[in-house]
Amino acid sequence: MLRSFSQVAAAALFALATIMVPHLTARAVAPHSSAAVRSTASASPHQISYKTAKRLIHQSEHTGMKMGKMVMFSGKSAHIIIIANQPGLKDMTFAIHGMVNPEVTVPVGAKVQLTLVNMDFGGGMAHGIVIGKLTPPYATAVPVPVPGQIAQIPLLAPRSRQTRSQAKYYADSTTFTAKKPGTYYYLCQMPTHAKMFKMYGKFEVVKPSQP
Ligand SMILES: [Cu+2]
Repeated sequence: MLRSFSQVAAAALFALATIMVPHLTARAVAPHSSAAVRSTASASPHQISYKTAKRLIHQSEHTGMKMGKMVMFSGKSAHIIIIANQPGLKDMTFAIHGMVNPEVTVPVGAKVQLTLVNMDFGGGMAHGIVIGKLTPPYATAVPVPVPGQIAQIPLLAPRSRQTRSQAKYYADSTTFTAKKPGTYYYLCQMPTHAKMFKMYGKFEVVKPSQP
């Protein structure tokens, strides 16, 4: 259901984004067609059941360490599972470790596997993720790749139907190495989402000596 004018506007922009990002609708049926737009090696988007999505939520909530409003990952590898519109949490947000748009910290040199699941309800929005050096505030449309981009998961179509337990959900993964320390941001590249809905968070790549 559309709850506000801004979401109506966002829905209208979905059509626009489909034109701007031609692979968006094609991805649902031809997962291999968009390889060229990916900045890093990526698995193909695939549909998962509600049961599998719930398992990924559980895994997300038990991976990394909560430190205030931050989620800290340590070690040489990290699996960061991001849920767009996690049931029970705020609409139009990313959830990591059960937190809404938290700051994420990974040690420099870590091999990161990034998984995104789109569980969007309500307006049925597409969501994706890019990680780079682009800082907020964001423009209505964010051109991809962003400056200093280190990872991308192209837009994932919304779930197949409204009934949560019967729906299929799109999921995709990518891997990258957090080579350079510094402050990055993860954000949703769907027009308006980063700007109007604040679908973004800080992503820090830190030297092991840093607190
Ligand atoms: Cu989004």
